[in-house]
Amino acid sequence: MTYIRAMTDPAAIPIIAYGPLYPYLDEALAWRFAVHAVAADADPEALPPQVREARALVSFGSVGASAAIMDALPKLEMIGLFSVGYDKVDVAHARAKGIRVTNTPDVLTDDVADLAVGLLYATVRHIAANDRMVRAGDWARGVKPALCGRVTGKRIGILGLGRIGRAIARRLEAVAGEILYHSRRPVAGTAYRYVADPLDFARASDVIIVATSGGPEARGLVDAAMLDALGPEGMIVNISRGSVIDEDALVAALAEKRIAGAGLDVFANEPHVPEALFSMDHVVLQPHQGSATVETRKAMADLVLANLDAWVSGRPLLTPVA
Ligand code: 8YV
Repeated sequence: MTYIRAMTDPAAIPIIAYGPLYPYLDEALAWRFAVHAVAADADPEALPPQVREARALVSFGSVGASAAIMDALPKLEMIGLFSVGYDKVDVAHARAKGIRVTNTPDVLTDDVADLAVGLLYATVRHIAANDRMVRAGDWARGVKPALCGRVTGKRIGILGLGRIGRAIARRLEAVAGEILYHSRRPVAGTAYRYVADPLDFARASDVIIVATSGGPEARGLVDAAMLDALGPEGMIVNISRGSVIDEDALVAALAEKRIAGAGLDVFANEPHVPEALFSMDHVVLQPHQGSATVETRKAMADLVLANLDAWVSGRPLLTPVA
């Protein structure tokens, strides 16, 4: 397929891009389509008539696509997500309206799993806090860093053993004392111990790594009871969605040292992070960087584009959600 710059082609298909998304993707979309860049928080009812002619919407994980935006675009046929998570897409509404939805699975699995392992080590070994104390000159002034726990031999509990959860488990097989998991049902073909009850799972884990997909069924899955079951020596890592953990309960448990630490890449109301966490040396914070590598973001962009090209050409979509 050859592309002329869509801006010179009056027949170019109109699309909406919640953006900016990623320079390479933004540029490639502009070559293919008549792109209307729309702010992610734009009121669908206030969109200009020419924008409401859009036949496709390109969005990303933390924004998704609401029923309201779908209803505001009468010609919408396709939603292409620049993310694997589609918990912010009203998929049932899309299906009811015959709107196709695609995401970007697999291409980001390794990077997200890598960050989970990195956050595990950073949290257990106090890497961020020790970096700060060196930079502050404390070590030079004779301050001795507190001893920390060890990762090797820990019982790692993986919440959600999907593609990313399994990739995390594979990475930790060499060091974990045990790998166990909790999900709605056992995963066939895995040797890891399945624990059906969430509180038993938390009690049996030294570190919980939250790897389940987001969405209504997982909202608040890690609550105060689960955090108390994890216990004062337990830690938690979240590379999934902030909504999976009751964030107020997490902040309270960390403040009261009812758990020993947390490594967090995702939050309930991104990019806003509870300020109480900022002063906690036993917490490691990341700005949702799971898939944020050059290689992976390009691979994700290429997958978004391949799905859109398939949609335009009437070929089967590569990674359909709906
Ligand atoms: C997105 C994410 O990839 O893929 C997901 O579901 O959570 C993120 O890593 C990133 O926000 C780009 O949309």
